[in-house]
Amino acid sequence: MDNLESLRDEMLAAVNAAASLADLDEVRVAALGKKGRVTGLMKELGGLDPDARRARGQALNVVKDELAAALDARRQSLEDAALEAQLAAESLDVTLPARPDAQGMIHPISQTMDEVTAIFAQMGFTVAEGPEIEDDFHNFTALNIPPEHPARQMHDTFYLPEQADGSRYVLRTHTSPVQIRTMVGQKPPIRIVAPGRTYRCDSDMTHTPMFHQIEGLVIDKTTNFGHLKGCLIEFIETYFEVSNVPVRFRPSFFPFTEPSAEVDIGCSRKGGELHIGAGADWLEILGCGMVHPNVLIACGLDPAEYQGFAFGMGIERIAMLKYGIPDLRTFFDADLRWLRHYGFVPLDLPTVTGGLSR
Ligand code: 2NL
Repeated sequence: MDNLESLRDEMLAAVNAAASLADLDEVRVAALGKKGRVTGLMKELGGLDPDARRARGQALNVVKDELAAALDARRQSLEDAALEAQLAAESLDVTLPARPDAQGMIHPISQTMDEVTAIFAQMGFTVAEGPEIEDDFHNFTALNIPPEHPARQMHDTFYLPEQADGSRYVLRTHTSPVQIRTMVGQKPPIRIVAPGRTYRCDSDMTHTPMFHQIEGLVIDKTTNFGHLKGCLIEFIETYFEVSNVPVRFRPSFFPFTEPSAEVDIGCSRKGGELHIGAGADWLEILGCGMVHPNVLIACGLDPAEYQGFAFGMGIERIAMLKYGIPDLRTFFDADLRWLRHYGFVPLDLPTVTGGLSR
């Protein structure tokens, strides 16, 4: 066989045997590169006489073109195979089910705040928020809390360092300053709830230095104690998911309301188990009253024109009652086993119509 023909066959076989783009490039360099075998034969043309050079040159060019075409075809098929492999490796099956179990749980405090706000939102309240670091006016003075009141003592309130003018900011001891800011800043009618963190310098079996509250405020021209009772009874029945719970408004005292009441609900305790609903016992769940005229005046409202009611409750307490959590301090232990037991499934949001606590 002619040496050119055998070179051609050898090179074509090498092209088709190349298993990767790198192998293929080696074959190309060995045949058509500067020091390649076909190139080498081209260089020898100079030593031939004109007729032989033309014939040999044409034959070499045919082989060269044939090899170039084969290299091109092989490169294309190797590239296609590489793309196919990549697509197969990166494929995504969108029909697979979602991950079988959620990674996180909603803390019972968050769940309870969501449930309570959902109930009041349904009744037409909007949610208001404010700073956790407050000044004396919004946390105490505007709420008709006198300077000698025990709440103002160092051992009840967390005070921040003294300012240049001698005043001291505090960590809010209730969410009431949010309502003060709302009354100062907007004209009635007002219908808001203020959920959030609050702080008191107290730590034992039944108190933690940080805890949560939700307070409500309604101000209009004729808002009265009947509205307060109707609103809170509606709340209690929805939150505890029982109808006709006995509810008792027991006279009480708060500096910021007059008259004031504490609200108890009926319950029974059988064999150490608590049941909300008709029974021999009462459970205190919240405090409320008609906004004190001094509070309205401090906020720039005329008590001869406006009146209203307010209420407040501890989130931890009503969460413990509804979900049977016996120890307050476990709320803040950050114990994952506790959270898996008492936590709620994410994305299953509480709604009054859809169910609060599925
Ligand atoms: C409780 C009782 C209460 C209020 C909070 C309030 C707020 C303003 C004006 C008047 Cl701006 N009152 N809030 C009223 C009565 C009771 O909370 O036991 N909380 C845990």
